[in-house]
Formats: sequence, C-alpha cells, structure tokens
Amino acid sequence: MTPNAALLVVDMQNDFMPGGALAVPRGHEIVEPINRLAQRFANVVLTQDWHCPGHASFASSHPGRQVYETIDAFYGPQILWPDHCVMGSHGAALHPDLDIRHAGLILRKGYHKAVDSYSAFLEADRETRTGLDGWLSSRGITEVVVCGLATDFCVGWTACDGRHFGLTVKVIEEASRAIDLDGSMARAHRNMAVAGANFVTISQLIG
Ligand code: VGL
Ligand code: ZN
Repeated sequence: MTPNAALLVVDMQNDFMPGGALAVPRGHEIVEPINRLAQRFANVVLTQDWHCPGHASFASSHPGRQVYETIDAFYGPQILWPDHCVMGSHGAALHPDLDIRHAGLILRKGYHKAVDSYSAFLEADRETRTGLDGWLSSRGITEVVVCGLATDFCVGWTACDGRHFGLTVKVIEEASRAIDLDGSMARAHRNMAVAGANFVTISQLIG
C-alpha cells in the first residue's frame, strides 16, 4: 500500500472473541485475514479497548441497571456493557494469533473512568482526543483502512472520526464483525456512508 496509508486494526482482543466477556459472533474468523492484510502495510496501528475496573460503561457500575440498557451519561446516551477489556486482564490482551509484529503503534482507549471511547480518535465526550490524529498527521498519513471489532461500534465510530479529521477512510467490512444490537449494524453502515467512508473488499484493496 502507499506509504501515506495506515491500517487501523480495531480491538482484536480476547474479550471480543467467541467465549469472551463481550463476544462478537465469528470475531475469530478475521484474525488470519487481518494478519495477511497487514503484511501489505508499512504503517499499522493496533487499538485496545482498555477500561479501568468499575468503568462507567459497565452495567455492574450502575446498581439496578441491566446489561445492554442505555443510560444518559453526561456526554449523551451510553449503552451498558458486561465488564470487558479490564486493563491488564487476559480479556484485554490481543488475540494470541494476531501476528502483526511490525505494528508501529498500540493505542489504548477508554481508560478514563467516567467516559467511554468507541472511537480510536475521540472519546465519547466528543472532545478529548486520543492523540491518534496527531500520530498519523505527523507521519504524513492521509488515508486509514479500518477493520476489526466491532463493525457497529468501535470500527464504525473510528471510521466516522477519521473523516472528521480529514482523512480518506476505507472500511473493510469482510475483515470486521458486528455485535448487531437493535439494528446497530445498519445504523453504523449508514453513519459511515454519510460521513464519506468508502467500503472496500480485501481483493479490491490488495488485488
Ligand atoms: C466495543 C462495545 C464496548 C468495540 C468496545 O470494540 O466495538 N464495543 N466497548
Ligand atoms: Zn468497551
């Protein structure tokens, strides 16, 4: 791929794999395709959802609330999730078969207790930057290719925010898998399209 493109591999962590705390159906299927894809990129960023114990996005932090309920956080609606990707835990570790040793950056997000961060660029307050925009721009990167877990949450928000920061965005849906909660996948696809993300297949990308 061109040196001005980066592959963003979103949240390929044990807790999002079948058997994990917040399992994404068939999440494990994309490990090998992503390994192969990454070989074509000089610039690769891996992200990790990385929550402190008692994080505000956990249903267990809100007595009387159920998993998958939506509450009003100070920054807007927040879906309550099972405890997942607790910093330093096995569930927060990258899938053991993910083999992208040339990745230049591992970016963690969601570690502020009161604020979630689906996006790898901006936390859910829509104000606090993770620093990814600066890392990319200081390296002359103008295009991001986004894949990973989950299509309808962290991949989708990351793709939309890539556009927000003026990047060309390509989303590889076949190298992503969705949670699909109450139509979230259709909504995420629409949001990405409206934001100006492009949808590409692996063969379109690497021929
Ligand atoms: C994610 C829900 C909660 C994701 C992270 O990686 O898509 N989804 N935290
Ligand atoms: Zn999370």
